[in-house]
Amino acid sequence: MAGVKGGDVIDLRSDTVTLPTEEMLEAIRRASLGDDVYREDPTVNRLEEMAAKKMGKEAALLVPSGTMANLVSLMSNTRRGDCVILEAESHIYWYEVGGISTIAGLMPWPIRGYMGALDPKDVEAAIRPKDIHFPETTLVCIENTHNRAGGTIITPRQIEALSKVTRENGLKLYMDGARIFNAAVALKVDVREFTRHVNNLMFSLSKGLCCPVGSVIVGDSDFIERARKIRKMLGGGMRKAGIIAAPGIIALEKMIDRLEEDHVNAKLLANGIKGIEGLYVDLRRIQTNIVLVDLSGLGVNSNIFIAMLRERGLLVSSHSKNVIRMVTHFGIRREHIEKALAIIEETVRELRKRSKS
Ligand code: TLP
Repeated sequence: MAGVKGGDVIDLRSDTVTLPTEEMLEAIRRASLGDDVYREDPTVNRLEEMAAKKMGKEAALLVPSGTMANLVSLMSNTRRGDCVILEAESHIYWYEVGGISTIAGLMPWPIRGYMGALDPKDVEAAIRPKDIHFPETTLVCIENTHNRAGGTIITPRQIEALSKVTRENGLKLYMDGARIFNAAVALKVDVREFTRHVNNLMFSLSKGLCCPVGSVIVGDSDFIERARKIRKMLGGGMRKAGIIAAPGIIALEKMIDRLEEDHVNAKLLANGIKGIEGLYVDLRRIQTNIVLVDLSGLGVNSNIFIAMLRERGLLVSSHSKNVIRMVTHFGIRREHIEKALAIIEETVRELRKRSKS
């Protein structure tokens, strides 16, 4: 069962632990292949065409990971030495080993958002004026859904307001849309409502959509041409990549609508946790498949709590010193949520007993 090993461990660390469906494995076996560096892999070509169409953009490029998608996109949108405005808790800033500086040669300019969303006024104020002393600001990055904010959605209207600022100031707007389909499914709108206000974006195949590997960059043809070359430079020319693209096609055809189930399960989990004394969940943030739980009221840090849950067969991840993260995904069903809640309750009870003795 995807994500639930041995039938009794419940893995809520991330939606990256999803495993490919039988249909995906079959598609991999049957995929027509060719050398994609020569652009001769028909399966890759088909996935890229499908992705571009779905996102309402001219072209697309398959890359091995979300991290490489972000790096390639940063480099394709800018020149070395440029300044990039991004959200202070964004994945690019937190979790990508500083590639934005060490490899892309860019200067990140982090600003704080509210529930993951940048305020257009703050963005405007952060743009470096043309001055001999300053690097040139050329790009604004947003993240949708926003991972560290708890899977929150940056709405089409919020993106539109940001795009007004970027357009008026001659900047580009890029979206790390690793989980953009979660946002579209949650708001019940076509994904193009989100993509039409950004110049380019990436989305992940290997998270809620269950593919073994891969992310796709989407944008106009010139941008994708540039991205293709940079991908090659970074070692991401994957040759017979139809093996990766084949499950991606199934993902786009069949795995998007079911994300709703993950959202229902996340709400179930969050509501259950809300009733446990010592734990705090901000229900406004439970918009998609991520649940952040603040443990401050328990008097233990996340690492200790995570280890205790693990002993009882529940895997979760650390967000920060006092906050843990749980992510619902394919393979996690209602009964796993109920069992996870029972484990969390039991662990909290055990901690209370210990603190009394
Ligand atoms: N996020 C992972 C970890 O790296 C934290 C996770 O478990 O959530 N953008 C966003 C918004 C992401 O959440 C991630 C992965 C990436 C990019 C990078 O994707 P990969 O893991 O494919 O490099």
